[in-house]
Amino acid sequence: MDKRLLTIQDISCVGQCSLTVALPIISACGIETAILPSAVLSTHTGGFKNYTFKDLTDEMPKIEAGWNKDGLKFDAFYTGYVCEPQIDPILSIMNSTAAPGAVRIVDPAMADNGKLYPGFGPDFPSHMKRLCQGADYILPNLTEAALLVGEEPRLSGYDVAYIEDLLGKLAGIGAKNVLLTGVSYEADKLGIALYDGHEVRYYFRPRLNRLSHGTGDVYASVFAGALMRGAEPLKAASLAAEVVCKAIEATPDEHWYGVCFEKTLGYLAGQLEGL
Ligand code: PXL
Repeated sequence: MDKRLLTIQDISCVGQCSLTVALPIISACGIETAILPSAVLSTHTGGFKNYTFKDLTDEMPKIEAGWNKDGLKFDAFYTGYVCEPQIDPILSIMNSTAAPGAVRIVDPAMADNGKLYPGFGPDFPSHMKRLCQGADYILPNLTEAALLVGEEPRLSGYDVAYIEDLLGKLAGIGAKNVLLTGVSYEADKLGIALYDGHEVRYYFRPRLNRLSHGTGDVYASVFAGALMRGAEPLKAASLAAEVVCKAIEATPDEHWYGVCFEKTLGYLAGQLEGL
């Protein structure tokens, strides 16, 4: 049977992030994608100065009640950028609409480059932790990982022992698998570490020297779509890295607010053929 995934995050109308990235990417993976917009913003908050924000938390229990009456169930959940009052409604939706064996993928999208995104207070990581607790996969970057375990982010100058200790602490939150992004042990290589509670596996690529907005959302969306399509977790994680790099390479320098992931959808669909 084909799988149906529900993704819960904001709609940033312009900005190539959150739902405008997740819906096309997961659909391109051949997976039916239902959406629950947690808020509507005119743009994302990472550089635009005049963003509007309409909170949709009040809609969540009503939408849940409608889905429950219609008997709708989901085979997977993928959460991204959400606010503190939405954590409990989201947990409730994931509990009441889960098909047997449903997979929970949580991207604790709240911080990057050592800092929380604008609008999140210092206690937000402790709330995001609750969403991570029952997850099958969490996908923090190095900043989010440190904040989730109550540490100062370390973005460079760390070693294998630091990363593997961090992975252990993240698993200790109660997530079955931890997929840590932005890991680098050699200056010219960047990659991910995947820990399933027993073994740490890595995937590295040549580093692209460019900071791009929205790459975390592209990464998590490809991972979620490929995993639900049946890819082995490290294969889904490495394909996500390939797509992010191709998207960065397809993005002109002056295009500052996101990456041109649209140009990679054909490649992505092709990589999943046969699965
Ligand atoms: O890319 C994560 C993200 C999602 N949604 C909104 C954001 C950001 C990052 O800044 O501002 C609204």
